[in-house]
Amino acid sequence: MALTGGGDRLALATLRRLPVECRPLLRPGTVPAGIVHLGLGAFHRAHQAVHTEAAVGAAGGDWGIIGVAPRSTAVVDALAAQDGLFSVTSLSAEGATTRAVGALTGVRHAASDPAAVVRLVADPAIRMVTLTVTEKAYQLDPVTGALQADPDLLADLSTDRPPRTVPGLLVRGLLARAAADAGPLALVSCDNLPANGRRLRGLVTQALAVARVPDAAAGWIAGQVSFPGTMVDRIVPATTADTLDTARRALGVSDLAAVAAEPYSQWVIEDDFPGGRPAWERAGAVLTDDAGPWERLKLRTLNGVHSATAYLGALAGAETVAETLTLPRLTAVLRRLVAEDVAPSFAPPPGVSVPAYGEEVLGRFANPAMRHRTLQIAMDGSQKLPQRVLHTITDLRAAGRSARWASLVVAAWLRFLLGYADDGRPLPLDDPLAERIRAALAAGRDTPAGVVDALFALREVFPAELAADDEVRADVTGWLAALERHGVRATLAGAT
Ligand code: CS2
Repeated sequence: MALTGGGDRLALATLRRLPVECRPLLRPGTVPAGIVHLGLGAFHRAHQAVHTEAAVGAAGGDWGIIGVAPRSTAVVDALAAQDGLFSVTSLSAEGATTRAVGALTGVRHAASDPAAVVRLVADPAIRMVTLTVTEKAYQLDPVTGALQADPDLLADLSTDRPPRTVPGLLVRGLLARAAADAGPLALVSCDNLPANGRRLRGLVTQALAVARVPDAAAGWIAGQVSFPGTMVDRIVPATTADTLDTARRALGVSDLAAVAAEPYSQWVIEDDFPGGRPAWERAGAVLTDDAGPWERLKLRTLNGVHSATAYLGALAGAETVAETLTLPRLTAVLRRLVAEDVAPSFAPPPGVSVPAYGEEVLGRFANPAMRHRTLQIAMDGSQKLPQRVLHTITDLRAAGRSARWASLVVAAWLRFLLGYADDGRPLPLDDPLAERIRAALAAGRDTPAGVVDALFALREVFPAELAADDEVRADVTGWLAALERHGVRATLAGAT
């Protein structure tokens, strides 16, 4: 999709009107594309795009990003009208700083023109495909990693119709690349998944098997495509009218693709790029041979505490994370979750103290400028809880340790699934397994034990061994009973 901008919009033609400190490091269209990114959401724009622009600004390289939105046209249309430019506003108690970002050299809407995306993945100039498509788009069982191909994906893999799913786009693009012998490629998941590089490799491998591709193509892909793992971290709330207004006031022109984020950003990347990569280390990224410890640190501490805060806050009627942290005794309970359950459950990166990292996380969550909504974090719980909380429980139990505080997070999710807050207000169920969850609850929601029986039977979420663990069931049932009978505030007050 060609980039055409102007008027009082952020665009190439209006860059000179921006205050100097708000101007981008790169001018869109001046850096040849080397990366295709699937998933043009706010997180990508505030994280990988910012790191990549800074890396190219510092060390050069043909690493322009062509951003692909799988389904939504809104961001694609907004960015196309702005020559790919957008702004990121960093928000903190000290104030807001806004800067335009020029990392995008093009945008595409996959659903309108899937063949264009397939051609891009097969283009020799493209040496990397990065993804932020959220956990559910991988269509992998969160517990086993097995492909759970829906009818659309199965059709993408077994017919030659234009692909409609992310895995379908990837596989078709890889097959086209193999047929053209177009050179090595890195497929880089930047989603909050455990072992996201291995999971993406597993997705592609299983999808190729379903597609029954010729051995030569499968062999080419196995030899030419790498799947480096990553850990990504920046709190990026959904864009609101305030976000757009803040950007306009800072830039002097309107930016309909503006995003707001916390100042903190971290990116840990396994250095496995057969076709090369931007000098991300010049932009603050950590390059490593194993992102695993960093990923477990982040998923279990930051995201686990995030989910705990989201569910307890939503139940207590708190709209944002920062507001939730003002609940009496909540931070004391979250500190015990981190110190007594998360920290003993895994080996952190060398020299890292999990409780100290947890304190930093709580400080980030308390940022009063970040209106990060509890309901935004609460969505897709069936896809998030395994790596954020259940892996912690599984590892604690394997070591013969209690998982009392992690069980509270599970109980808070189950209580959230009942669909109403402490004050009776309805709560939304926005989850790929919503129908399965509703059906399970229809059969057993009269007692806390009945709810646990019903939902622990969801094998896509709860592994059989964990679901059969009597101590975990007792802890979760006890917390759930307290939350149902006494509400969040009283439960926290009595938590010992
Ligand atoms: C959040 C994450 O929405 C959510 O589930 O927990 O998006 C979180 O903000 C990021 O992982 C922070 O790096």
